[in-house]
Amino acid sequence: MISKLHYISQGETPETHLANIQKACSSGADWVQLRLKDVDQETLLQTALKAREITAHFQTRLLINDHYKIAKEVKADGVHLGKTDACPTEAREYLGKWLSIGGTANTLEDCENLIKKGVDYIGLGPFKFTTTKTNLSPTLALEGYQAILDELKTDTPIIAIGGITIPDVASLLKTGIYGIAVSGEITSNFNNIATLNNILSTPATQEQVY
Ligand code: TZP
Ligand code: MG
Repeated sequence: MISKLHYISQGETPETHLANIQKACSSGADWVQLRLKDVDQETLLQTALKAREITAHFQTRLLINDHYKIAKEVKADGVHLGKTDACPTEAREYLGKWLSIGGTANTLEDCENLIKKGVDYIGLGPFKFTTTKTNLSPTLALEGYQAILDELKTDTPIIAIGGITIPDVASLLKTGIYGIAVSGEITSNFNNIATLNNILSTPATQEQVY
C-alpha cells in the first residue's frame, strides 16, 4: 500500500539527513525517502544502511532516491527514480515485485510512459516553485494537476510534489491526487506530519482551512 504522505529527506550532511529521518519517524511518518545527492557511493550506502536501521525501528517504510541497487542492498522498501535515472523496467527486473518503484513525471505524457513501465506510484510535479530541488521543471499549479488527472484514467497513485505547504493540501486533493511528497514543510517543523496525516486521512475535513 502506497502511503499518502512521503517525507523527502533533506540536510546539509548525511548525518543531518539521518537526524531528520529519525525526527520524521518519531513524528509519525509512514514513508521516508532518503534523497541524498552529491556523495560517493560508499557514503550513500553507509547512510542508507543507517536510515534502514532507524526506519525499521519505527516500522517506517524507506525508499532510496535514484539508486535501485542500493535500495536492494540495504533492504529498503523501494526506490524513487527520476527522469534521468534508470528505467523503471530495468529496476523492476532487478528488484522484483516486492519493492515499490516510483517515478517522476512532469507531464501527462510522462505519467502515461511510467504507467506503461509498471511503476507503483508517480511523483507528479512540481506543484509550486521550491528551492529544495535544482533544475526544477515548470510548475503545474492546481490547474496543471486538474488537467492531467482529468485525462489520466489510472489506478496508479499520483503523488503531488514540489513546494507543498499545509494550506495547499485540501485543494490539491480535490484534483484527484492520491497523496503528497513533502520536504521543506516537514523539515521546518516535524509536528506538521501529524497535521498532514490528519488532512490526508480525513476526507470529511477536506473543506476545513488549516
Ligand atoms: N522533486 C520535485 S520538487 C522536489 C522534488 C524532489 C522537492 C520537494 O521538496 P519541497 O521542499 O517539499 O518543495
Ligand atoms: Mg533522481
